[in-house]
Amino acid sequence: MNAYNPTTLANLQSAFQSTPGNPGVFETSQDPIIVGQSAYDSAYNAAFPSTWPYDGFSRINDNSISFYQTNGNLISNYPLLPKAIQDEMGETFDDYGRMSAKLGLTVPFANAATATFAVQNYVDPSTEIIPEGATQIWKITHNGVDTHPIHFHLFDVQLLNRVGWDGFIRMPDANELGWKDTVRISPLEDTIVALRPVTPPVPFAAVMPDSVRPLNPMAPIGSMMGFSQIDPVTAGPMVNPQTNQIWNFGWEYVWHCHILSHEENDMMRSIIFDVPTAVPADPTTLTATLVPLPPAIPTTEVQLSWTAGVPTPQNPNDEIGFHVQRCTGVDCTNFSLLSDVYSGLTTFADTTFQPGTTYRYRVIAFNSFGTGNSGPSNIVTVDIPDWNGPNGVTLTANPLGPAAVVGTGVTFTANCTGTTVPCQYRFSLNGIMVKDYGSLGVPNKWILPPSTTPGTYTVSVDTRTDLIHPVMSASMNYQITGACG
Ligand SMILES: [Cu+2]
Repeated sequence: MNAYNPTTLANLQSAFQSTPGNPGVFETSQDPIIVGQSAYDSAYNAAFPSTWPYDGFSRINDNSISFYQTNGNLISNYPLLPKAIQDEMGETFDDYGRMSAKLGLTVPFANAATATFAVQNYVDPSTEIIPEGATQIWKITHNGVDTHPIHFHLFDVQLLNRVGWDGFIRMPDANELGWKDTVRISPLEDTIVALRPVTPPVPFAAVMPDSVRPLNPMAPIGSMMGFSQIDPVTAGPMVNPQTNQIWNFGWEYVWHCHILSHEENDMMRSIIFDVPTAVPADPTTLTATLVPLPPAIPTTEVQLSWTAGVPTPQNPNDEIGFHVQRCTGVDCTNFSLLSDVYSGLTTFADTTFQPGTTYRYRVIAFNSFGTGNSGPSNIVTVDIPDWNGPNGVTLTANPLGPAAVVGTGVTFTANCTGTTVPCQYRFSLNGIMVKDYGSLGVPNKWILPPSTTPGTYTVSVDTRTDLIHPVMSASMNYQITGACG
């Protein structure tokens, strides 16, 4: 069935078109493209130049490009970073002499009379290094025979144009406008892409350390195995041979051919996404509040609260959580972790203290780098009031007992002794709990149901003031007798 509907197409084109005061869906939903070109006029309600020198196209001999941004700013002579693809028989091959396809660099400002390519193996040190938030424009020269779908990991690129070695400019196809993660790169022409990776938001509290590993994980440190030994700057042999060593890849990305047999045969290069590693700001104004407020006892919580910057998911330097630390004693300094708090919370309730004890608290912010701890907040000192647990409990029955006739509801009443603090009570019948601990002070009664059949019963009670002091218990036997008859 032909589902083509001219009205649907018109609606789609209208939705993409920006008009004054009414931006289209591309402008509102996508990061701004990097290089303004006339193909984007309708998407941005703009009039980008369509002629040299600001048309956003690179000529074959260009080493830089001038263009307008979507905000109207003119960028002049922005450098083109020279990259290379080489896949020709007899020009690039693996350790066994087999033909291979490789990514690499073009030596800047070389000409046809000089050796211009520095093809690189996957394990060679990174030559694609992108600082966080930076814009780069790559001019990828392909001296070979096959078209490769080149894929960029975890960020998108804007295809600017292709330019044949005959000088003809080929503008992006209509379906190549916007952001792409894979671009067709053909031989005997240069393909120009612009990129501006941003730190991906992490929707959970994650620690994201740098990727630090051997350049060649398959070989011992110090080995020369697997390296191209081609100097990426001069394209000549390495003066000092490259050896395997531990390398910091930052947040490690790659770009590679998306044809599996190519990518697995070394048509892949690492990309260092260089996210700055600053530590988050120190938390401030840490306060502690006892619940309930003294002189009321027993204390059930120490409520901590502090101030910190508002984290943004786009900035990995911001904190993703806090280490809440505590030590015991008036002058203690041996702080240890009490708990980690995540998700932007700036409060914590401590319930793990002893009565009559002094504690000191502090809070440290940490970010997604794992090692990015802030300095400590101010220290707050808290005196937990002392109180006494019960030293016993009385249990009485009404009727007094030791027996009552069947059909009587017998009320058992418990009272803790030896403490000024309200107690909690838990009742059991023949060892099976029939009423759990309730609120402090109430209820301290339990009624043996009138329907209880004749027999001898053991009623027991446990009492406590908190989870710290010992539980006190008492029990008594009570007999339910048959009716007279
Ligand atoms: Cu390929």
